[in-house]
Amino acid sequence: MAIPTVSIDRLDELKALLATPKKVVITTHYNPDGDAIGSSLGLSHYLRKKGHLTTVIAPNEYPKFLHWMPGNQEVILYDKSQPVAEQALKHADLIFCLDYNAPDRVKDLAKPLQEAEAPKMLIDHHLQPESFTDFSLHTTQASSTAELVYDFIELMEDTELIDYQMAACLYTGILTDTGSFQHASTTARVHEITADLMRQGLDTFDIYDKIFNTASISRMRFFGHCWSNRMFVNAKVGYAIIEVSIKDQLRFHLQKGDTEGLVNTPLQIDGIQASVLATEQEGYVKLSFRSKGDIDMNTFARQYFNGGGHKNAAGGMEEAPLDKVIEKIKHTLPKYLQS
Ligand SMILES: [Mn+2]
Repeated sequence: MAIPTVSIDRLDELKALLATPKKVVITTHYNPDGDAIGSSLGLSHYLRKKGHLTTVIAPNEYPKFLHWMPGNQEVILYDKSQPVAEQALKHADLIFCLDYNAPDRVKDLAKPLQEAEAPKMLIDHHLQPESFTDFSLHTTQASSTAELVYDFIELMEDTELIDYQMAACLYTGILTDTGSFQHASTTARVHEITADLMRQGLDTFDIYDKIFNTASISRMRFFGHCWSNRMFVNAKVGYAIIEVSIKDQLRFHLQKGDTEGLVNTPLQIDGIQASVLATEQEGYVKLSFRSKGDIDMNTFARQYFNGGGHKNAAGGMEEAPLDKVIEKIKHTLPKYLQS
């Protein structure tokens, strides 16, 4: 298999630190996704196999379709178990920061995280990392943090330790962050890593089924409603906007995670290169941006909508009424796409 192209500065120092059993805390970002939880649990299983004591802390709850993952019951949610999480951080020997690269991505967890005295190690693939950790494994070329956790295990010369539990978790991170191996980040190496993980006996259809075939009837009807009544398409410029009001959310009894994936759907339309989902919240509008190829939605989100992310997938927000936000998108996005 191709060797990892990433490296860790002062890897020897990190190896020395992990040479004896340590108390390790693994943290991930707010509103965790498949990669956040998959990479965190995958790393946790690996470190436990190496004899370390691990605690995984997520800032808040994540979708039920991720709860099947091995080790899920041990994840501590900071917003529900603050004292336990704070104690773990305080007494940690090493803290991992997975799938985020700025302290504000963990919301209220940022304070105890930054107050903790233990050295910190970042593993992440988002753009423009802030330097708040002692060690770092970072590249925006990686498909997922789960891929980088595999790289980390390889850099530690431990790939032979990978077992079913680690494989299931890391596979989930790669599967979800690559949009089921569709995104441009799906390199030959991603497939090689995936093949290696599959050799641990993964039932990949079963994993796909547990994650993606979990829609409620109301979610399906809500998607239909959005495509019929809430989607604006500018075929000439090649973009689409779906707007979802609070009223819509109430009408379809939307649960957390029910809008997941909706923003990608307009890209299925022939000629549509960029897509926006605008979801009305109390006092602001939450925005998701998706694009194909070289269209850089990270820069667009940063420039106009207080956000950022990846080139082809970014987020943002605007404190304004929904109709004003839609107007602003229609005003700024065509110019941006045509420039
Ligand atoms: Mn990720």
